Amino acid sequence: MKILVLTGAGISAESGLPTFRDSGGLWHGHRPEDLATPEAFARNPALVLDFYNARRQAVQAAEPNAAHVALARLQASERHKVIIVTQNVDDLHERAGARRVVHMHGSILRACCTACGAAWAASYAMDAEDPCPDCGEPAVRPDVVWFGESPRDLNLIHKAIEKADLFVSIGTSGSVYPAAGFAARASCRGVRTIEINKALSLNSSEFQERREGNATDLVPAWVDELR
Ligand code: BV8
Repeated sequence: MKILVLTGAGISAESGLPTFRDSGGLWHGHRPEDLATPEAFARNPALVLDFYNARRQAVQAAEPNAAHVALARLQASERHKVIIVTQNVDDLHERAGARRVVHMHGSILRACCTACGAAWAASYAMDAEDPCPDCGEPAVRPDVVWFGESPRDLNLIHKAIEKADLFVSIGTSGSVYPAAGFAARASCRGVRTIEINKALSLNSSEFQERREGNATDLVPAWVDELR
């Protein structure tokens, strides 16, 4: 089977990384538009960089959990062709051994330059004065997709949805587009859809099947069923 797995912050929650919208989540105390937009960065680069520096440290201290490991095992099994599309900017899928991971919202462990467009691996804390290693301009930002910016690899993702036999969404609230529209896109192309989440999401009605509970319980169980 060709399987497309879409993951959100909920798959990393049990690794200790806060989600965006659950209580105590990342956005609590902030509005997304105050932290994750180019305008917010232009207005107050230090505030935005501090937000990402703190999250990067948390990502580096976190470990992949049983859900990440189960997905990597499924991908390695060769019995199915599995692509993981993640909204997350952490590297827990890769550290669990996953190979085909599409980071549609970029990576907190990469930086890019707003002056020359260069992008590079960057696991260190960023400061607004940091010079770009290519052009030297103090124009460095996290290489993530903010609100109002185009997500990455959308053509590749849309083609994978069309070719999929199964679309599985894990740990996402269905609150941000275009990712939140993928389930409907799959359904109207006759692709079977499953949602794995600990609670109802904003687009739960788009799924043919729902499994409610923690990702570290439900994802390994689901992977075992496919073996
Ligand atoms: C775009 C990266 C155009 C950075 C993120 C005005 C102008 C422009 C665009 C818009 C606009 N108005 C609306 C839009 C569209 C906008 C949007 O959708 N806004 C929303 C608020 C309405 N989208 C955009 O701007 C996107 N770009 O539209 O450009 C375009 C479009 C198409 C083609 C070309 C151009 C870009 C959006 C990307 C923003 N970047 N993050 C960073 O990480 O800091 S958003 C961020 O929130 C995430 O990346 C993720 O995508 C999103 C949703 O988060 P989730 O992962 O779902 O996490 P959340 O906390 O919400 O939910 C957690 C879930 O886990 C819950 O359901 C919970 O129950 C579950 N859970 C928790 N624990 C567990 C669990 N499940 C299982 N087990 C557990 N243990």
